[in-house]
Amino acid sequence: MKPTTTPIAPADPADEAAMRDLPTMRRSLGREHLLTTVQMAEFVSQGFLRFDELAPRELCDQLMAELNAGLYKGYETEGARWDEVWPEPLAAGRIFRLPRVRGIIESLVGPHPRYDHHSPHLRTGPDIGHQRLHQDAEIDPRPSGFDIQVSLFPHDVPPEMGGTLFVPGSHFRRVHESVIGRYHNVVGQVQTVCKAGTIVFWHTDLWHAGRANRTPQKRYMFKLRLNPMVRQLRLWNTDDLCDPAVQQQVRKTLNRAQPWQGQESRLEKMQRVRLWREITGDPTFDLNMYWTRTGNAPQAGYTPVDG
Ligand SMILES: O=C(O)CCC(=O)C(=O)O
Ligand SMILES: [Fe+2]
Repeated sequence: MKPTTTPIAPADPADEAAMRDLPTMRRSLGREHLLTTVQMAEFVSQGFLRFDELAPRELCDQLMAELNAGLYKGYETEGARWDEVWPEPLAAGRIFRLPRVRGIIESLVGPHPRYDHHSPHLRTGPDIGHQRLHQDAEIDPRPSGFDIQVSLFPHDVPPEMGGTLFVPGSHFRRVHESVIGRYHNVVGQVQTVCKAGTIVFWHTDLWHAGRANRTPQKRYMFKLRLNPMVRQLRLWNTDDLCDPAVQQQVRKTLNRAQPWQGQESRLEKMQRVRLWREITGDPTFDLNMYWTRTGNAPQAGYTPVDG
């Protein structure tokens, strides 16, 4: 018997317009809250953006009280619309939906991302050792796009409390979750020693670890993972994208090597170009002709020039 094939209806322009107006595409706030092009290049280059004291202290204090009262269980409503998780007056909802926080989220994963999970990571202390270096997103066969994790530090984290450690620029190195646990220190690593209200927005493939909390106090890192529900194309404030000075800064940022990369930093630069092309929609962007050279295939369609 012949397999039945589903006929493909011709695209109706009215449907396409309606698709563009789906709630997932609708902006929830003004462009002034979105990331700039250079900030976006920073994210692509190092895999995270850190904003110190972004959430006000009174909301952090409220969140601490709610955490200590056991109000946040983790993995509560997987797959829910993120806008509906933690209805106000819960502090987590109020903090993550502050325009300044929401604008950064929208710039990275679109206006209405999907809640994946959250975890109020707690290190009770005093610890005798660090968490092993790992990648949270080891099962991710997607060829493009990325999820983000948002790490909120609701209280001051002095060095002896051992904030989360990140390895800048490691997000393009996919590994099997904990195999990197044997690396205790990586040159260029950064530890999140910070004031209450600091938030780090990071690519889910970034290598990281909780550092030991040597104090007897509780140390929290409230982590939220979000999935994009729209194509991650020019979601930030792109008003400055064509400015030559901005373009120059973008190139400088994407060309910056991390100390652990050595000569192999060229591999990272190629990955950054690949992602930059994807999120800007510009397939001609390149650094040092890395992709222009390796993608050159004259044998596939050489047309002699007339005369
Ligand atoms: O506690 C931390 O700082 C990090 C925790 C973490 O990343 C994890 O358990 O997956
Ligand atoms: Fe983790």
